[in-house]
Formats: sequence, structure tokens, C-alpha cells
Amino acid sequence: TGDDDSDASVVVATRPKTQRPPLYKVLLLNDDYTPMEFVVAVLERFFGLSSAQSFEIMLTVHKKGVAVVGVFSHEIAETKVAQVMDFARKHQHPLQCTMERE
Ligand code: NFA
Repeated sequence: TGDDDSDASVVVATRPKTQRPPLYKVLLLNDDYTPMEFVVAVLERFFGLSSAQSFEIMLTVHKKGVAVVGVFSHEIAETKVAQVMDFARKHQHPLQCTMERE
């Protein structure tokens, strides 16, 4: 508008925002009853971790009360939580697994 060039021939660079889906941390919680070997087996079976990595994470949960075992899309995280909870219930262990948005 007007006689000057203040709003004509002005090019402003734009940076298109790339949308990323939210990620979810899957957490394992400590309890006093689930055997350590069972927790290690769960981490190997459902999270594809090596026995050494699984033992390390199990010990972290045992000592600190909770640890992140992986970060996934909402759907994958929900599946992991359900698999762990079903497996623990089937073996009558009180092991708890939850997820939270990163
Ligand atoms: N605290 C459990 C025990 O001493 C082991 C455990 C580790 C349970 C990690 C749950 C999660 N048998």
C-alpha cells in the first residue's frame, strides 16, 4: 500500500516446520517380589536387549526404583507395556510397566 516499497518485493525466508510424532518412554518399576532373572528375561524378550544390557537395566530399576527401558511411538509403547504386563501376570509376578510422553 502507499507509494513506497515497504510491503512490495520483500522476500522473507520461511523454514517449514517438520512435524514429528510424539515419543513415549517405557518405564519399568521396581518391586520387592519379582525375581531379578525374570526381569532380565522380560528385557531380552520384549525389548531385544542383550543379556548384559538387560542385567544392567534390571539393576538400575532395582537400585533406583525405575528406569527407562526404551523410547517408542505411542502404538509401539502401548504394545510393549501390554506384553510385559500380560507376561508378568501370567507368571504371577507384580512387575509393573508404564509409559509416559517424552
Ligand atoms: N527388586 C527385585 C528383587 O529384589 C528385583 C526387581 C528388579 C524387580 C527390577 C522389579 C524390577 N527380587
